[in-house]
Amino acid sequence: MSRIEIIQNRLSRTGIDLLVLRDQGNIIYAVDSERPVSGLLLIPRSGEAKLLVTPLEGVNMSYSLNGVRVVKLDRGEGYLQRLLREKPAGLKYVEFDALEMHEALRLEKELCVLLKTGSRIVREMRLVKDSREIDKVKRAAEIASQTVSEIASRLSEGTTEVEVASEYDSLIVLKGAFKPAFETIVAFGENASNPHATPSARRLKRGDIVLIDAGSDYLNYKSDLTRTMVFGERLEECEAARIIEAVEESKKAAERKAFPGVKACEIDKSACEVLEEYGLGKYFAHGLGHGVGIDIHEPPSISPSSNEELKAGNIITIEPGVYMPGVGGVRLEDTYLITDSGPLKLTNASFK
Ligand SMILES: [Mn+2]
Repeated sequence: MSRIEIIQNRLSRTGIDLLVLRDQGNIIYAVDSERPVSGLLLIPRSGEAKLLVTPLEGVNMSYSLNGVRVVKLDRGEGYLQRLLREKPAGLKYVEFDALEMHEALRLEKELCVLLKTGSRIVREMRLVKDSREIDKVKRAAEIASQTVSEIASRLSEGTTEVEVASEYDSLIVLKGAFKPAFETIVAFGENASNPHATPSARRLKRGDIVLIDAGSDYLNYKSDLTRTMVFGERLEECEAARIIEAVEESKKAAERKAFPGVKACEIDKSACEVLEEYGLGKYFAHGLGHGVGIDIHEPPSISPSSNEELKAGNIITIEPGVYMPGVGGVRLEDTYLITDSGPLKLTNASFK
């Protein structure tokens, strides 16, 4: 059964006449596309699904994409304008995944229907990955892991953060990735204290912390990993050694908890407790992790406020960190497939 057919079954069961998708990740998932696609996807309860695309997007698109009919807008025509022409007959109840309130109110009148936004149907389907999705994340993880290992083994004194980041970005493309999954973070020394550091012209010195947070996008699926090391000195002799050990132990505690049926907040808590024991809890500035798939950040969120239970087939990150303003930071992150026998690590970059 195609994803569109699975969605249509759900629409029948819940009495929805038409589901309209605007979120790019939802569209890519529903169409099952290995290329980037955007537009407006109309999935009626029965019959043909239609993807409305702009004339620009549509230049090289054929009449159909995995069984979904591609409809090119006229020049200057808007998606919602065209929706009025393309809608199936007899609509009573329509759901959107995302729509501005003012647009929803206007469309409800123009379509003479009951309209709801914030549909979770496709988001929920995306939580549990199928084997083809898992294979793509695995490949995205391999590309990123190999590349981080390679560039880490070639680091040299005086190189800049920007140079290392751009080397990573170009190497992954040569290995078959579309692009980085997000703006690659390379942070030396004190810059590592910013969890979202932007690579700068800062040069690498002996004894610096080196933090690399990098991902790749392979056929629309992402991976995410972070490694932290000390450049040019034996780790045991560095002040950062104890912090790296604490973050490693915190990550292991979360891994031991990451089984199906466990609440995401419990996993976050187990990691935090270890950092607390080391007296470093107050330096942990973000949630423990997030789902990864078509989007780099997608449900389930692994944070203190997340009551979602893990399921087999979830793909998540675990990424505890310690950030000391002006001094430095340590973050260790991997991407995992949750299985009935626990978390399976998909990223495996090593600095050895
Ligand atoms: Mn991450």
